[in-house]
Amino acid sequence: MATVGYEYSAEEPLNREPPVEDLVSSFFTESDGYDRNHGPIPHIDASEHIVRVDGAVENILELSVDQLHKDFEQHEVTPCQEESWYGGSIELERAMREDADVVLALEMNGNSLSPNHGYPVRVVAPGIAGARSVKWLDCITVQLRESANFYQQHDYKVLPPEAVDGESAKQYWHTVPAIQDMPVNSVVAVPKSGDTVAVSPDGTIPVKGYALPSGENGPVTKVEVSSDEGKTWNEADLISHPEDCENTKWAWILWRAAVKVEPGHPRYALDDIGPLA
Ligand SMILES: Nc1nc2c(c(=O)[nH]1)N[C@H]1C(S)=C(S)[C@@H](COP(=O)(O)O)O[C@H]1N2
Ligand SMILES: [Mo]
Repeated sequence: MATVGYEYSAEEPLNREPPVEDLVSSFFTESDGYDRNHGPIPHIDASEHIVRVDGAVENILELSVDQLHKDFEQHEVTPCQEESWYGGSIELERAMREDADVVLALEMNGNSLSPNHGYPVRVVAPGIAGARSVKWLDCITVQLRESANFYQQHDYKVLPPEAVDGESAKQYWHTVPAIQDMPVNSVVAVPKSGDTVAVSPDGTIPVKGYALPSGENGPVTKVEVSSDEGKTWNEADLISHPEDCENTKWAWILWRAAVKVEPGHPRYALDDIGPLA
């Protein structure tokens, strides 16, 4: 399959995101400019592809993509190349729990997954760091310890401050847990850092952004914005989810607020640092 403009190599995997003000322009991210990869994008023939479930199970299961489509109820969830494979672990209890909404996804926004997002089948583990939502899934292993994969063991962990480079990090990787649930987060998207903005007659400027719930604790029910380093807070309006979006527990929420700022105020209280995972 030829797809113009994609980078397939292991040395320069496709990693990109839309400008943050475009990102908050709609609840569903239509743009296909959002990618996070650690290696090349494989092009898989769905008719030949098998997902194998093995490990500490009574019966090994082999599921074709066709079976995943037809034999299972379909659900919707609103969502250093040192290794030759990519893997990640989540807790079995989370993977099995009906209300945790962990799915093997075949589609995104109503269409087949595109190759860069994991065609023909990927995991989506909502609330959990994106790194565990393995794309191009071919095997699920039930095991007593976490995946030995590089990205489970030597990436996506919070190291102590003494770890300042690859060498000093070595002694710490095995001492800290792998990131699973993500913390609550919010990003100011508009205005961007350094923008010049017109102040309304009431002395406010329009501010827009998004917020994400922590782990399983969604949905976000309130967002407050401060323009004076946290001394006072303005409650933002939450922009309601589209009507066809029922389960918003895991979803981001877009918000907007009118915030009073002094001319030439050097910076905003919420820095525009996005989620890391
Ligand atoms: N096989 C494979 N799965 C993967 C990755 C990868 O490099 N290879 N990257 C992970 C990371 S770090 C993230 S954040 C998500 C990104 O998924 P997206 O490109 O669909 O946004 O996929 C995850 N699944
Ligand atoms: Mo990631």
